[in-house]
Amino acid sequence: MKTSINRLLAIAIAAGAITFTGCGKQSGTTKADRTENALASYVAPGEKDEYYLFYSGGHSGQVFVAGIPSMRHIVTIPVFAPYPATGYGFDEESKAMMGEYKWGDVHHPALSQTQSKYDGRWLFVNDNANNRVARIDLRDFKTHQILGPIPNSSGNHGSSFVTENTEYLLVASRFSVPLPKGRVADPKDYEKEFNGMVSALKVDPQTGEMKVAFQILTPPFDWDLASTGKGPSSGWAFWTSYNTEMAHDLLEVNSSQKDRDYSAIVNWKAAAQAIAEGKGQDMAGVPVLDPAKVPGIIYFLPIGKSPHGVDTDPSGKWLVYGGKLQPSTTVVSTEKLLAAISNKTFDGDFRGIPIIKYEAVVEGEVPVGLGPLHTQFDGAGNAYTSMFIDSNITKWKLPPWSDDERKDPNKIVLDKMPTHFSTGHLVVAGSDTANPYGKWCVAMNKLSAGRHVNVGPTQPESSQLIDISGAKMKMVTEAYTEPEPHFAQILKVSDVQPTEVYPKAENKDPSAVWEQAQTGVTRTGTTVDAKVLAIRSRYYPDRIDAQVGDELVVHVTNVEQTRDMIHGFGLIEHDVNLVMDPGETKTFKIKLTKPGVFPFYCTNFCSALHQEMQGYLVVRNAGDAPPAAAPGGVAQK
Ligand code: RUQ
Ligand code: CUA
Repeated sequence: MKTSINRLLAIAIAAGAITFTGCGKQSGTTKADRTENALASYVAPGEKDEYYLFYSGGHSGQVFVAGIPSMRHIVTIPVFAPYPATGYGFDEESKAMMGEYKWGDVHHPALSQTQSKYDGRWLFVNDNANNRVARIDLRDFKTHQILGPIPNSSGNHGSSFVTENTEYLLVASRFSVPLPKGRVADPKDYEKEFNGMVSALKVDPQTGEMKVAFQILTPPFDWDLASTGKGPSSGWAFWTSYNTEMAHDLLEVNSSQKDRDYSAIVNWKAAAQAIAEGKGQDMAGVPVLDPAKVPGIIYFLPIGKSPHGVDTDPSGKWLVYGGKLQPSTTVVSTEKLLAAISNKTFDGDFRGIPIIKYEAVVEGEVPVGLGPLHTQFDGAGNAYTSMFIDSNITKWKLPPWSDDERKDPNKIVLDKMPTHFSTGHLVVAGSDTANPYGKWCVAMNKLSAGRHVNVGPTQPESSQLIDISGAKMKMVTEAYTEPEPHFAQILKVSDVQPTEVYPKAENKDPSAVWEQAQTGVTRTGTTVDAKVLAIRSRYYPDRIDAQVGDELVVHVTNVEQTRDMIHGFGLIEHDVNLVMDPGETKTFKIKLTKPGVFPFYCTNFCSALHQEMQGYLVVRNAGDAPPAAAPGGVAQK
């Protein structure tokens, strides 16, 4: 019986979207509403947006930056995938960062915080596919580090979540595997042989450099989403899971059997302390804590049903779980939770991990509708939950609740705003900080069906901007992005001051050149090293001579110190594409395999004579006499 109900729910989830696809228009708006909404999102020519919206780019591997309220896409920050527009993935440095992978699956961007407020320093993003985390520096909106694959962790979905002062990024594995990675076991022996892992990545407070600090071994549940504590829940982190059934096949059915799955309640400060006391055991180079042997670092709390999102409210007092297979969110009091832990109000344990008594800590279940996934907060006591099946955002009231509201929890629900369609994540500006900006909510919908001009079968994703400043939510505008924004972060534009030019004094590249006399081509054995200078509208030198079999190393410095004076270096038929921002030096290395004369040229329109910014790579056959001098360039040494 239970299975058939689960089947029905699963089908309802799959079909939920389809029910709505027939409706292409937004109903119920008058002309006056439309005018008002148009003005609310209108950013006139010459004016600027008030907020950045950092979208995760999903399996595009990128991060998209849009403006709020215009919702216009402004720039793409390449992270896990090559991006020819900025030359990312072609120069040696970014190639080395990307390692052996050409894609990633970015789900959850997290802005760095100091005292539970955005500090405008870094944006961290996860790669669900290859178990990595990347750091984007908000000083230049570029990726500066990719850490991973993280050892002993597989399917980095519950990631990345920053602690109150960005001491750690906390991440967890979604797909349990036999550990250490590389060990082979039969999935039929899943319960015995497979394990999950919660990992803590230490963040250097000065440089933002991440490194794997320690891990906590867990049973093979599928860890889903997390949230870190603050205020009364300071030092703690909370994960949701599905598949506490520990199924290894047909998860759609087999992992939806139980009415409640476990949330992991992790005391990351106690875990860090245990590591400092030497209680970790080495696994693949990482100290790992076994919670059966080190008590006090992790607890389980049953939560209905296959919970997806968990979100801590700005005060740190409330946890909201979205039980995707039940029509309500579950609100947990962190004060009661910590009391239950210190009083040992447990219902037994699972593999040595105490199970906290549900009734002792749950404040209530709020009837928000069907398919609740994620909840955000405006800092004014309101919560906003995305409803995947019902396709709407439900606004409701956080505790404390009156007796009347407790008796009839429907009274806690304040408003519903239809979305189009099947909302996954939503983001309220600053929701995960102690002081949200409020005002705007963006619903990130999984389906855009029929609401944009027909672009063939490959569809964009849709996002909707909702004004949450009043008692009733107002749909303001909608926008589209490439697949696929999962989550996003919103940052006030005035909270960061990115540089638009790299100052010459900061360029520490030993191969940088700033004047013609420093440029040139030198040969050492079979390596040809060219130091090239780019300036409006030419290269020095504009001829490079080499021969088949050589390794060619080219460093190009853009000596401009003016905004948007960007130069490129595209080399014909060699898959070389550098783009240098003002003051930047980039390097590529290739093995020369074919003779010929290969033009290179500037790819980024830079001046009236941009088209003339070009040169030649002359590759003679091995053994042919080198030319005495390279006209227009520098003599070969
Ligand atoms: S998940 S639609 Cu990858 Cu964040 Cu919830
Ligand atoms: Cu330099 Cu175009």
